[in-house]
Amino acid sequence: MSNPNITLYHANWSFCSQMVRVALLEKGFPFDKHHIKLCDQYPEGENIDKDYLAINPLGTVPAIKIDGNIICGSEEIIYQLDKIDSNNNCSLYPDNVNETEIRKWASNTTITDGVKFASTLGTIMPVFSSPLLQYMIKQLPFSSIMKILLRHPRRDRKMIFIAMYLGNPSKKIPFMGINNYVDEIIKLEKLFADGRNFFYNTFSHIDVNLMCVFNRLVDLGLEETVSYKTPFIYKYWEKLKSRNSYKNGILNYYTDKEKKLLSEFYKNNDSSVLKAILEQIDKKI
Ligand SMILES: N[C@@H](CCC(=O)N[C@@H](CS)C(=O)NCC(=O)O)C(=O)O
Repeated sequence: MSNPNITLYHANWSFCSQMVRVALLEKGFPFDKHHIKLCDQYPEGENIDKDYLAINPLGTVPAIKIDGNIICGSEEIIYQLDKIDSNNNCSLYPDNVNETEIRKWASNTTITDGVKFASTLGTIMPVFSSPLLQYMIKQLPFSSIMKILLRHPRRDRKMIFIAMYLGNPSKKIPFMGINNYVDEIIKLEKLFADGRNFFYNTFSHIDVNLMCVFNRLVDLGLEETVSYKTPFIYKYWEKLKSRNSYKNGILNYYTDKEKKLLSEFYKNNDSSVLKAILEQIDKKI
């Protein structure tokens, strides 16, 4: 069986890019990659350059080219990749589960366009990440902010990035996600209480997404929220961390830039969101 010809457009620290890299590794597909310097992290802002907008007019990563066809958005990319047979016979859509159900969970665990922020586990992650995002945006030169203002095709992103550059909206934003986050975590803890290994009986698209969700919690100093208070999730997360795709698709992409950023950010990181989440878990569990 010959492998498809794949080029991935991604960013090292992008949550949705991590998902696609993990899925590609699990499927065993070799791929070429093109790193895009995102406008919220790098002065170059390559995702809003003409060349990249010709690939994804929304200006977001990931996008992928499979045998000449471009697909954008993590959920659709992984869904389409899974339709291609792989030499290792890995299927991220288990046969015994209804496809619509898997797609619903996949959509709820990534950043789905058009879904209200903080309403699903996937859209809660950017809300929790907003202090870090704001920290990065404040370091951009004024010329990069002007480029975002003039060229970003998504009005919602443009407005929030500019608000972050000028003010401090991220002081309150993470608190908007706490209620729904705790409900989602408790839902997962109940599900995993039956001792299952993965979300379904075999490793699937949902496990790919949850691996990235939990990894983001680590970056944000929130890993304690999936630890001793939720022992079934804790065990599941340990299992996800032991996969090669976690190391090769996520951890290996942390460059000095990301490491420096995270360590600097932590020096001033206040833990009030963590405290509020842990208190809510105690109340609701
Ligand atoms: N629905 C898309 C969301 C993609 C997305 O929001 N990507 C972020 C990185 S995780 C991005 O490109 N941000 C840069 C920007 O909005 O300017 C997906 O699932 O891939």
